[in-house]
Formats: sequence, structure tokens, C-alpha cells
Amino acid sequence: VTSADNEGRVRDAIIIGAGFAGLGMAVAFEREGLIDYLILERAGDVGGAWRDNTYPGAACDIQSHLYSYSFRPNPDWSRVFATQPEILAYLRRTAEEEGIRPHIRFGADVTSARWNSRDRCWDVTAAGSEYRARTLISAAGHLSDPVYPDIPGLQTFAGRLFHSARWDHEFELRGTRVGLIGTGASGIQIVPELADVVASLDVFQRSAPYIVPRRDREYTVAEKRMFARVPETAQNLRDELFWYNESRFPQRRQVPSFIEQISSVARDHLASQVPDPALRAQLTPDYEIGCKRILISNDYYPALQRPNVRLRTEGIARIDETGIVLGSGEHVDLDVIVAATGFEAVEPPISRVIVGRIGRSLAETWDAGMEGAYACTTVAGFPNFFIALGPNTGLGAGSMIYMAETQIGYVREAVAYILATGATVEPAESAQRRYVESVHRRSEGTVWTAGGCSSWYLHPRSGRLTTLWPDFMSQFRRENGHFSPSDYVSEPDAGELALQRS
Ligand code: N01
Repeated sequence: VTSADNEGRVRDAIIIGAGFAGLGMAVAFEREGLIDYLILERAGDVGGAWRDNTYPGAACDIQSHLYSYSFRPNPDWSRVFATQPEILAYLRRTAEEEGIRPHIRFGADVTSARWNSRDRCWDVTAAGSEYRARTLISAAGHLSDPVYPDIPGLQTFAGRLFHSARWDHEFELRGTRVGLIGTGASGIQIVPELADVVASLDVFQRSAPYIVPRRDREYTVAEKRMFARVPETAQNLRDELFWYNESRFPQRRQVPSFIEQISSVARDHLASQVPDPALRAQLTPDYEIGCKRILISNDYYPALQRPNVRLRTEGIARIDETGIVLGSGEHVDLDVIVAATGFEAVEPPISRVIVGRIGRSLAETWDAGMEGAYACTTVAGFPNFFIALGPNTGLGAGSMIYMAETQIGYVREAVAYILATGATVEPAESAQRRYVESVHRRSEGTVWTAGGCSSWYLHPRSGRLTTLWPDFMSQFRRENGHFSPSDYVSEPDAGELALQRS
């Protein structure tokens, strides 16, 4: 072991990533007190997606009293849907006050994590240093690595080009001609902010999103005081928000009246904000509501109707040095292109560097048909390994923090078991297959697989729903909230290993 940091000891746990899931995991370990753990974080600060997404208008579209740790309620949320700086400050405070920071190695980009069968531990390399641990927890997230659009000529553009998740704050946008590609959750938050300052804004839409009103407001001083003095009131609000989101779940199509109700809310919102029938037609989605994330905004449609803003729906043919060429042949002159085009959610790059028992990476394992994870958390062939917010844990509606906390509980119990017994655990392949099939059965006929859209919820090769959880959040916790050793097998012995390799 060469690391200056590592004294050669085998730690109890290594966590990859200091975002919501990684920090939450660390808090659980920290509060337990007995675990020797380390977080490897590639950036220079905590916060994950909330550190990286600093674009103008960045805010959460899930209510903050729900979109926060249950074990660290924050009576001071300034409004229903907190903005990015406030959420990042919450995460920084969490790291500080829970004593997590000394356990984090910043600038530690994990380039290799391999199971060492001889020493029964994970050998991890990050930024040239080496670390070892009995257990490995990937909390690298699935919205961490930006994707640029695959459009011919993108690299030839001579103006400024950046991604929504890598906002270039040095660049003065005032008075420039900006093209924004993408009208997902990020894109529609950016448009109203840019429309105010730029000379012109061309919004390139490939598919129209469904948008419903954003029911946001500031909390009053009296409310915040009440949340602080009587914590049960904040807890009640959290519970109320949980069940509100849980019931806003039309995607399984089990209650047709829900679908009709939410569709009409979106239709009425569009009709009331966009009087021009031609623009309204362009903004009307051609797939079933819920197939992609249902977005919330009160200022996106109005911003599109400003004189300096134009919605472009003709499709992009190519990009050249000076701008974007539309399918119609029209050239749009631009100084800046912003790509609000999403993330490598389906195949997160971290899955290529984590290598299991038989020398195969997670990405290769999943590619070979072994999709998904047992309990959405563990993978056959990867002993003592846990993945937070990995396969089938995303949500169309609801709080990812609830999902992360469910997994944190599971991993905490599993790690305690491993450390107490000296066992090495992984799911049996057959158990994993059965579990993943049960998830896929539930996804059949849902709006995500049959709603007539193409989305990053589906795997591009198998067409299966691999990123989203196709059931209620509460069901996820019922199924995956507790680790049970009887679901697991121990690492095979050397003879069995040789057989598997051959
Ligand atoms: O990314 P997206 P996002 N040419 O992948 C378009 C979370 N989030 O960053 O729909 C032209 O959703 C693409 O078009 P289409 C949330 O979970 C949360 O907006 O594929 N267009 C789409 O319009 C969210 O779901 C908050 O046809 C191209 C857009 O780019 C997730 O992050 C806020 C294109 C990408 O949308 C990702 O959201 C923001 C191309 N070649 C984000 N390629 C909260 O408030 C892609 N597009 C919590």
C-alpha cells in the first residue's frame, strides 16, 4: 500500500461519493461510532449533484421538508422548494456538524476498485493513492456525469459551450445570443433566468415536457419558529408531503382517474399560460403523462413568450462554428450553447471501474444480461459491495432521499453483520435474477415502458426499465429496508472460483 493517507490498514468501509447518499451513509456509521470508514470524493467539496448543478434557477422540485434527511430535520427551510445554494448549505452543515469531514478524502477520483479474493477486501485506487476496506459502498449517484448531445459538428462550435451541470460562471452572458438544448427539469429552470439577461435565447426542444403549476411559497417566520420549537409539526408536514407525493403516482396506471386528473391539470396550465394556439401545439407532449418526469414551473411558459425568446422544434441537423443548423436548413447564429441534456444515468461510469470476484466490472456484468441488483443494492459476483441509488432506485415522483435512507438502513445492518461475523456476503445469482424479474414484472404496462416516449429511464439496448423503481416508495422500504443474512451466500471457495473462471 503506497498511500500517504493509508497506513496499510484494512478499513471497515469505503464510501464512494459525498453527495446526499454518501453523506447519509457516513452519518449512520458516525452515529454508530464503531466503524472505521472513509469517503472518497472526486471533487473538492461535499454535495454531489447539489454541488455541481449551480445553473441559474437551480432548485429542487420536491418539497424540502421531505427532500432532506429524516434524521436531520431543518426547521429553517426558507421556502417549499429550496434553491440549490440552500440545499448545498444544508449538506455542508451536515458534514460539519456530524463530524464527517475528517473522514473525507477530496480530489480522490476512484479509478479502480477490485475485490481481492485472497485478502477478502476491496483494493481501491483513487488519485494515485491506494486504500483497502472490508466493504465498499458506491454512492456515486446516477446524475453525476453530464452527457453532451451527440450532434454532428458540436466540437466545431467556436463560441462558448457548456453543460447545465458545469455552468461557466466566469462567462458574462448579458447581451449574448444563447442557444439552450434540452427542455427537461434543468432546461426549464434555466430558461426564465436567462431570458431576463441575454440578447436572444433560442430553446431547442426535442420533446415537449408536461408541466404543472409550482405551488411554492416562502415559509413565514412564525412557521419556522414553530417547526423549531415543536419538531412534531415539521414531522407532520413531512409525513403529509410524503403521502401527497406517494398518492401522486399515476404512472402505474392502476387508477385511470388519477391520470385524467393530472393530465387535465397540465393541459389547463398550458392553456392558461399560452394563448397562441400554434405555440401551444408545439408545447403539447405527444406521449402519455408521467412517461418522462412531470415538471413544475410557473415561469417557463411565460418566459418562452418574451420577444427575445424563441422555441425551436424543427430538430437540430448539425452545429457549425457560428451556431446551430435546424432540420429546415435555417441557421441560428449563436455566441453560446448550453447543453441541458442530462446525465449518464443508464450506465454510470463508476460501474466500469468496480471489478468483482471473477475479474469482471459491474458494467460488463450488467451488459452480459445480469441487469439490476438484489434488493436494488447488492450484486452477485461482488462480495461485500453495496450500491446506493443504483439500479431501479430512481423515482418519477417522490423523494430520492427517502430511497437513499432506505438503502442506508439496509447497508448499515449488512456492514454490522459482516464486521461482527467476519462473513463475506453476496447475493446468489438465482436470487438476484428472481428479484430483478419481480421488478421488471412490475414495470410492464406502466407508463414508463408503455407510455409512448423514449427516456433515460429505459435501457437503450434491452428496453427495460433499469433506472426507475416501478412501485410506491413505501413498498421500496417494505421490501428493501432490512438486511437479512439468509438472503445471501458466502464467497465461493477457490475450487468453485476456478470453475466459474473457466
Ligand atoms: O436532464 P433530462 P435534466 N438533441 O435527461 C434533451 C433531475 N433534476 O438535467 O426529452 C436535442 O431529463 C432531452 O430531450 P428528450 C431529475 O431527476 C432534478 O433536465 O430526450 N435534445 C431532454 O429535453 C431529472 O429527471 C431537478 O427528447 C436533446 C433534455 O435534453 C434529471 O435530473 C432539477 C438531446 C434532457 O433532459 C435530469 O434532468 C433538475 C439531443 N441530442 C434535474 N439529447 C430537481 O428539481 C438530450 N436532449 C430536483
